[in-house]
Amino acid sequence: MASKTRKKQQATQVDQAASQANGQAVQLQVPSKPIHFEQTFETYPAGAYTHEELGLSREDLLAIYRNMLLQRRFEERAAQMYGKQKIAGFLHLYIGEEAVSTGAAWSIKIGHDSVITAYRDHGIALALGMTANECMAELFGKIDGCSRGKGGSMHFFKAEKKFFGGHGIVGGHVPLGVGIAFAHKYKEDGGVCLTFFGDGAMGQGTVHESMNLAALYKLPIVFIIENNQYAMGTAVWRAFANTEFYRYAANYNMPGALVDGMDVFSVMKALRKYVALAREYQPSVLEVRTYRYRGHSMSDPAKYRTKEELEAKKKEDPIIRLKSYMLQHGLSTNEELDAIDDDVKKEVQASVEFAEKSPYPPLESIYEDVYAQPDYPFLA
Ligand SMILES: Cc1ncc(C[n+]2csc(CCOP(=O)(O)OP(=O)(O)O)c2C)c(N)n1
Repeated sequence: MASKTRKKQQATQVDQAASQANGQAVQLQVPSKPIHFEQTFETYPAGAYTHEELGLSREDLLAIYRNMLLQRRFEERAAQMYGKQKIAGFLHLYIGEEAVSTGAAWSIKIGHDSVITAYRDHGIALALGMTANECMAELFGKIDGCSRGKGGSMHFFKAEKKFFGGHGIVGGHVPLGVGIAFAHKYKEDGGVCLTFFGDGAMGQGTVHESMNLAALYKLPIVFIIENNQYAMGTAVWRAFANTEFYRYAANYNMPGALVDGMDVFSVMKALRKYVALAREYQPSVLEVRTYRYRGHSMSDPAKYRTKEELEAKKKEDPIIRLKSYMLQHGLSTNEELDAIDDDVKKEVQASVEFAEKSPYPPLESIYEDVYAQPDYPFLA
């Protein structure tokens, strides 16, 4: 009994010490009037920004266009190669979501800032400047792949780009993003961590624990929810009581915003602001609304949505949007943009040839690149 009281006293002292450290007294009173709670969330709609206000030159636009097209053509070819059984295991395509990856990559210092994502990772890898060769070879399971052919589609990595994957457990990598952001703060290197995940991951407790810690520790992180409307075959409205994901930011005392992910300019505009805030140790949550044109993976016929829905979304295509913008503003010509497409197709075709020629990793390498500790002898 006495020890229980002592423990209770100690716990109270800890509580008080914590609240005093924050400069606040413990408030346990219940107010007599209803509590009114107000929160503002910024929005970044499509078609609202010009290249001039984003400080983008014609050359920048051509590079952005090329990059989105590279992701599209790369994955179209990957789908074909999967059909030919050149690629085994899973293949989750990002087609339709390219404005998110490209807009984000153009908003950070690549190689200085960190990026981590789930299993739909090809687009982000290519946006960060990883080559079609190393990405296609990885899909083929070959040694010249970015993960030496041992990761495959869901596990693209590249240390020089500070790209920390490619992770297959839904929401499982989000605490890793928080850890990476913690490392940036600890080392005082000025870097931030972009942590991407899908709408489906919002149902995972670990995502919420991660957001809480990031806000508590004031970490340089931007949580980017790529809301493509479906987690496997489940529409968000069937899985979530609150489908307005940006609002979850309020639960953790962070700013939140809603971004149109079909417009690369909207993504850039938002990301620039929230990356700058992260550099000042203000974490945030961005819900980026986008759409995947293909099934969840190659084995998904996507019967849970109508053809009409898909066709309507394709009208918002981010690549066509940018193309129309450049044509309308006299920044490029159809011929010039077609030539870029031809060039991209050649690059992708070359990557298939490269992947074909690259050897499989030797069997002896199976235990290389595996984390091992002396007290875990079965891994040594
Ligand atoms: C913990 C866990 N549960 C279930 C799965 C099976 N699974 C793989 S992807 C997926 C859907 C995730 O959807 P979302 O996070 O929205 O990503 P998207 O596919 O839309 O990019 C599920 C349930 C898994 N990989 N990990």
